[in-house]
Amino acid sequence: MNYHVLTLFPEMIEQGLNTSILGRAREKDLITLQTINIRDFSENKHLKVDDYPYGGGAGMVMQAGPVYKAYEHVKNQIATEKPLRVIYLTPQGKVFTQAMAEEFAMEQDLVFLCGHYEGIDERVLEKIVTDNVSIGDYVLTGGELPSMVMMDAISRLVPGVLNNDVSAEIESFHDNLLEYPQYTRPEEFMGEKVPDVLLSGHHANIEKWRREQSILRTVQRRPDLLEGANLTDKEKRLMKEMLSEGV
Ligand code: 6GU
Repeated sequence: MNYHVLTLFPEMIEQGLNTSILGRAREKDLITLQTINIRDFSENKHLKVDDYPYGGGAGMVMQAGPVYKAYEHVKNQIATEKPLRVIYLTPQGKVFTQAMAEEFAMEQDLVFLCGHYEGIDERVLEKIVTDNVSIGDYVLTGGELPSMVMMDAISRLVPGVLNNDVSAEIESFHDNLLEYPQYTRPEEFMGEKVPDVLLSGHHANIEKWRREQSILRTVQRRPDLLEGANLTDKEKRLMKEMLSEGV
């Protein structure tokens, strides 16, 4: 997976993707990161990339020219027949989900366009953006953190990035259910014991307990997810019991 990030703050992206699992994935070239400083494509001797909004109003707007040139610079390096996905990070976009992460993870290259100020001149967005994406219903100062959130979620789906290939599948949101609770040593912590079943060595019972815990958690914490969950008839009855008992 090759990421190309168009931004005014390349160091923020570089720093954010240098550590831990993503840092290791970059060392192994499972993912690559190219940051492009939009300011390098300024058309102005003061390296300005923004200007006042036509029609007036607060704040500044990023100019079309530098953004377009930065995009062309990237586009010219990517040899692909497929149409290139250019993701614009904006609170006006479609809210990012695990399903979208799975779809983006199938691409060879992804371009992220991070805006700042009051946004980017609409005309360049219309020319280059294929996907408008938000990471949730709140307002951030720029697209850098959202792009990093997306790259994190996408990277862990790239084969080899996680050490263990099962864990990307079993956890939260697999099947629209939340993950079951986890325990490790010691067996007792501040008077609280690890559930007996997990010490039993009985794998079928453990699987059954975990599945029930996943359903219980989802009922308690994210009932909105249950509509998309794939439950057996028996599990649906269990879920209804939980809901009627007001768990
Ligand atoms: Cl993608 N950008 C900004 N500026 N704010 C956001 C966002 C994106 N997603 C949620 N809030």
